[in-house]
Amino acid sequence: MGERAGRQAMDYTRADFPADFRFGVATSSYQIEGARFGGCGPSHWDTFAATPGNTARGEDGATACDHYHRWAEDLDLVGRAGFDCYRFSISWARVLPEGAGQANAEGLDFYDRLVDGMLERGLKPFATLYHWDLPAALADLGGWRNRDIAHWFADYAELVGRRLGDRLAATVPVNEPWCVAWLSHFLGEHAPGLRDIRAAARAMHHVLLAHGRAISAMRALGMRNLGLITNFEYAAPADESAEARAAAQLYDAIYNRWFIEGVFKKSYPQEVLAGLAPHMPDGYEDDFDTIATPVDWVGINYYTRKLIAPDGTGQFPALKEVEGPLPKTLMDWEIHPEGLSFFIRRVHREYAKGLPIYVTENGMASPDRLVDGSVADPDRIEFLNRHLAEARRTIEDGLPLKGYFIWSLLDNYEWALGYEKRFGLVHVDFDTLERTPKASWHALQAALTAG
Ligand code: IFM
Repeated sequence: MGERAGRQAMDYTRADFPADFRFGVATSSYQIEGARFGGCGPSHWDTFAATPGNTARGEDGATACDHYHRWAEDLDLVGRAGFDCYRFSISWARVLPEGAGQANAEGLDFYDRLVDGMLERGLKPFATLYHWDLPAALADLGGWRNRDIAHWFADYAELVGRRLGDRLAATVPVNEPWCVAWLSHFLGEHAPGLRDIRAAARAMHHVLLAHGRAISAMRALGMRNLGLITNFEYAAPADESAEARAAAQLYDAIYNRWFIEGVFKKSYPQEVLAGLAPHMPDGYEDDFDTIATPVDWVGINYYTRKLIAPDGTGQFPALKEVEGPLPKTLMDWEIHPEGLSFFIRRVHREYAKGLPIYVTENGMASPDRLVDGSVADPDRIEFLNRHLAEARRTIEDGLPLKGYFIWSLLDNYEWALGYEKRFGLVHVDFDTLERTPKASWHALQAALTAG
């Protein structure tokens, strides 16, 4: 694997964490599998990417990392690094090419092999049912804007649960509801690329309704360890003004509080309803009992902080992001590890008291290059060290943090930004699809297999 360069070591080994603490890596179906293989149906990401101007260089997930064929090699990389768990997602469009109705046997067989492959390598499968690859046939019917999506999704959850549920260590319905709803229907940056407040309000609610229905459907099958994963960004006012403070509070409410409050408090933040209420589906309050169907654990995806200021438009939400002073990753995201412990504490204290918490995504993109057979990524090693230090602090304070997953195993399709933002512990050459573990993979292997 060539010489290792740059700073190599993790600051911690497995022994610095409790014996039951789990380390893992995460991926998602559309970002790595290759949507053109194995009878996968079209998803709204295929059509979004096929529309000029939506993704960098028009790139899509048709081939991605060809994990569909190379999954065994990829699971070997997870196992050999010493991880305990592998977080992956199941493609709705691969399992049900039309979104409902006839299942694709080849697709279900693929996930069957994948899950068995994890178990053979001693890896606990952490499954996500929806990491954004909505079947195009359901997008035609309005996708997340259509209340029926809660039924479609619960039926899909039941199908997956019947086939794989006996072997999954943990299952979560939806990855990052903020991205599914706000980023995709209000900001228009992800499929379906809408910028429409009514669409956004509906998606903000239906994604939680679908979550609740899916939890019930899987619970009815006897599945255990069912969770909620939301993403969080530390929101700070861009200056000392009352206006900036209010803007940051609203950003926090939309991004960080809406979803978890719906699930744990059966309500939505008032400051968000001040803008969204006229666009919400009728009688949405009646759905809170379903939305709040109990979960067994909470996952936190955390990457960055944002500085927020008023945008001067006066039109809800009337806020904007302002460039911050901290060092940034290739995503232009500020590196702010303290935000991780902030959210672990907040989730525990205000919402999920008593439940296990996992960091289900954390990591960084960097401009990694393969040089003489190796990839030096010292910034990633430092990033991981600093975030693990924050995670450890919360454990020392007695919080029930039970695991930490790195995004991502492989360099992959970073959605609208294409293949250039490399998040992997393993470098992928997108011409040859050859995998090369980076220095961070080696450092983690040393830390996780030590002693
Ligand atoms: O690549 C994404 C992933 O799909 C969801 N969480 C954030 C990652 C980095 O942007």
